Amino acid sequence: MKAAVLYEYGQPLVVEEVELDPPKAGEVHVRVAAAGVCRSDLHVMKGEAPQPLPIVLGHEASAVVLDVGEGVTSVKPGDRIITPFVSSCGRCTSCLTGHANLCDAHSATAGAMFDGTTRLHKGEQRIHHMSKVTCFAQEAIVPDKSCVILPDDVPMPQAALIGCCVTTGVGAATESVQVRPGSTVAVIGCGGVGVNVLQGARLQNAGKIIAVDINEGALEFAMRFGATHTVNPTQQDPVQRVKEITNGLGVDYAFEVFGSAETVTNAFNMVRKGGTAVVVGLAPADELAGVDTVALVRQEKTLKGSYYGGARPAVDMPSIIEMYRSGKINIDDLITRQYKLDDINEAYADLERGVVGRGVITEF
Ligand code: CND
Ligand code: ZN
Repeated sequence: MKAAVLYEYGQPLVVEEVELDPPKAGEVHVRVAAAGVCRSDLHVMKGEAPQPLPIVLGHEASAVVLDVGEGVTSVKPGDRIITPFVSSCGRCTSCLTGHANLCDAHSATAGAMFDGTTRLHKGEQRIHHMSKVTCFAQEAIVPDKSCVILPDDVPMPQAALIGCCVTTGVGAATESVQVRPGSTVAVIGCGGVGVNVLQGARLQNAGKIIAVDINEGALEFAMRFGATHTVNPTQQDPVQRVKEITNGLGVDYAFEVFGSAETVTNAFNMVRKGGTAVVVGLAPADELAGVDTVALVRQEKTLKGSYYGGARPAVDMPSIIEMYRSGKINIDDLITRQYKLDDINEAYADLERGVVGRGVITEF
């Protein structure tokens, strides 16, 4: 089958034939239907988020079940599913304490399946799995426990986005912190994930929702997803401007959704006394952000991380699906471009150039 393989950091993905072994016990063989173009994969391509190489990337996916390994009863051939980018084992401390998004067994087996081995290879060469999803390929092997079955009326590209950016973004504002009605919110970085934080803040009935982005097009786009104000840091100091918009106080919640030390520091600096800065973006692995430790104490600020929107996919994805079906979450307008797997490097060039909205691979 065809897959896009990353052999070396900083090099384009190679779209080529690779071999996929059959599913083992507790695994499912799927045909990928749609795969979202998320910045997290770009971080891996650039070497900012190291993974074992070579690897097939892609972690935002919807798929159709082809066949199942031994003992799998949760899904059957023909089922349409979302394949979450954190598979929860259901048995570790994180899973048992309600943090399926932090599953210990999942993170301990990065680049592989739960048993530590891979199903992908090219001849003798072993190829690793991104997030146990590997959706930049025609087919994939995924753990059965994490599959979320889709209702018939949810289109596959929209379902794929629920696999990462929608759940990550909405969940940051509704689960990781529960934004209070009427409170003030800033979102730094309004790409695929950031606009979903805006939607999450709107769902929570936030008051002022301030979109912060260096791209004017992204700011315009943000207004359609709940932003009430926009700030462009290339034109004005974002911390000062956010304070002006909030009567000199700063926001109750600032979400960092780009991934850099500078934007994390800005998020911290723009929250008011008692406020919370939530970091969603993944900065390069060796980058440290500066935090004013006196303000942390004297202003009782909170600095919090948010991974996968704090989601328990089995519980939270069905509720996100319902909010999509009832029109409370807009995913249709988020999809601005569709690509063939063969054009995946172009899809990532568009992401880097700042083309607004989410790209999705829909032809394999
Ligand atoms: P995408 O590239 O779509 O959006 C990033 C946005 O940030 C763009 O609109 C940029 O213009 C904007 N931007 C760039 N520099 C600045 C700046 N200095 N100030 C303000 N805005 C800026 O990326 P994405 O939405 O796919 O991903 C965003 C981040 O979220 C990225 O780091 C990704 O790896 C991370 C992420 C985290 C999680 C999680 O679970 N926490 C899940 N998926 C992705
Ligand atoms: Zn993602």
